[in-house]
Amino acid sequence: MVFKALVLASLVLNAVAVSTPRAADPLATVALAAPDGSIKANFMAWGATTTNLWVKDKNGKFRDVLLGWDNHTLYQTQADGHPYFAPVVGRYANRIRNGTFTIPISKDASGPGKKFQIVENENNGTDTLHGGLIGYDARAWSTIKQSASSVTFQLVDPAGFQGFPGEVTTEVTYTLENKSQWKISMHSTATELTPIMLSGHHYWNLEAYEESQDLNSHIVQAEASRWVATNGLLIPTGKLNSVEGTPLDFRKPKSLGLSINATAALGNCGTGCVGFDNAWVYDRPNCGESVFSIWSTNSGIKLDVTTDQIALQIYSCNGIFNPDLPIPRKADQGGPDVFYQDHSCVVIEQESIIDAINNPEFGVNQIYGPHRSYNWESTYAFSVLK
Ligand SMILES: *[C@@H]1O[C@H](CO)[C@@H](O)[C@H](O)[C@H]1NC(C)=O
Ligand SMILES: *[C@@H]1O[C@H](CO)[C@@H](O)[C@H](O)[C@H]1NC(C)=O
Ligand SMILES: *[C@@H]1O[C@H](CO)[C@@H](O)[C@H](O)[C@H]1NC(C)=O
Ligand SMILES: *[C@@H]1O[C@H](CO)[C@@H](O)[C@H](O)[C@H]1NC(C)=O
Ligand SMILES: CC(=O)N[C@H]1CO[C@H](CO)[C@@H](O)[C@@H]1O
Repeated sequence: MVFKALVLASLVLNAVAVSTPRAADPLATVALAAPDGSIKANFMAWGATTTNLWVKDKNGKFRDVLLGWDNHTLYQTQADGHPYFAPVVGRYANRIRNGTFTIPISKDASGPGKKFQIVENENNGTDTLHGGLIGYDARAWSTIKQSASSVTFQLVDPAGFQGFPGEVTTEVTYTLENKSQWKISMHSTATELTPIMLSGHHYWNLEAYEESQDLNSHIVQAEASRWVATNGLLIPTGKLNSVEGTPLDFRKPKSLGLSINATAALGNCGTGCVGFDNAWVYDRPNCGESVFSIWSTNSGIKLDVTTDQIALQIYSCNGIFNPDLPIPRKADQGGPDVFYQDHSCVVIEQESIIDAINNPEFGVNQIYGPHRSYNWESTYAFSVLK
């Protein structure tokens, strides 16, 4: 009986495959809304990307609070630069020192384990950023499930591609729920031992550039008293430093924009950089409550994040403006005749501790495989300031 049912199912699948031979366009818009209409968003299979996210401001008017391109082709061609506008980044988010690691892991890949070399796509080919030259952001995912408020994209990442061991299959589900909640869940399985670290790389401006062009009225609160120390190229050294007495202390709410200039003396975002491009370690990991909040006192839009991830990355768009290749803003954000400027937006990533595969002292196991699958869950809850 089981055999018969399988044969029948495969006949039906073949019939479907034959009658619809065209591959779905990965750049096509998938438009979703929560059942109560409180939040709306557009997605596409390319990079499992979120291209727009509309939430209501203090006057009940929808604003698109995510940066991106109106022309979806630009996500694929990267002709306007490669900022990683709201995709899933992987197989290993952020930087890998020298693009190398060993399994089992060792300090700076110096140990006796099997050594892997990943394609180095940053700093003149001296480290790996977001999974190599062709990361998860630059692949055509498949849409495997869709409803009016939810979509699931799937990616099969072949063994050896970009240098990573084992085939990794990832499913990412985006769901819009009542009361302006956005749930994101990621799940991966691997056929061999491999590092996995995924994240959502969303650029936010909670004013949609209406009241101001800076982050001075964006207030941040993060339950994190340690940050990951890095060298001038933003590669972790293995130390976790205290935020006490530094511009990185957001334990009490403070303005993000008005904190930027004070970073110049600390040098926390790399050689010659002013701003934030740092990872923090949460004080209460996976506690089931909001551990990160950001809001605009102008639009009144507030975002609270609940996550099972143990760390957070904040990038204050320190280098988004390239005079040779300025990125036009979306029409929803005043474009296309004006451009995205430095320190006018913020990337917020829920993640694990960056480059823990080269820093055993962090004590984080980021090696997954046939007996250990990978999970990432976060809820982004929006509300309006009272
Ligand atoms: C969400 O809101 C819709 C429309 O208001 C309502 O019909 C539905 O029951 C709500 N769903 C949940 C889970 O509360
Ligand atoms: C989108 O960008 C592509 C690549 O630059 C270009 O060929 C195309 O004409 C653009 N489409 C629109 C509608 O502007
Ligand atoms: C990359 O190479 C260029 C040209 O040699 C040099 O100017 C630049 O400083 C190098 N960048 C890094 C991060 O090493
Ligand atoms: C930060 O420094 C820049 C460059 O010197 C200056 O234009 C800006 O006004 C300063 N911002 C604040 C909030 O002081
Ligand atoms: C072996 C090797 O290439 N080591 C390099 C790793 O990267 C650092 C900078 O992050 C270089 O200083 C090393 O030479």
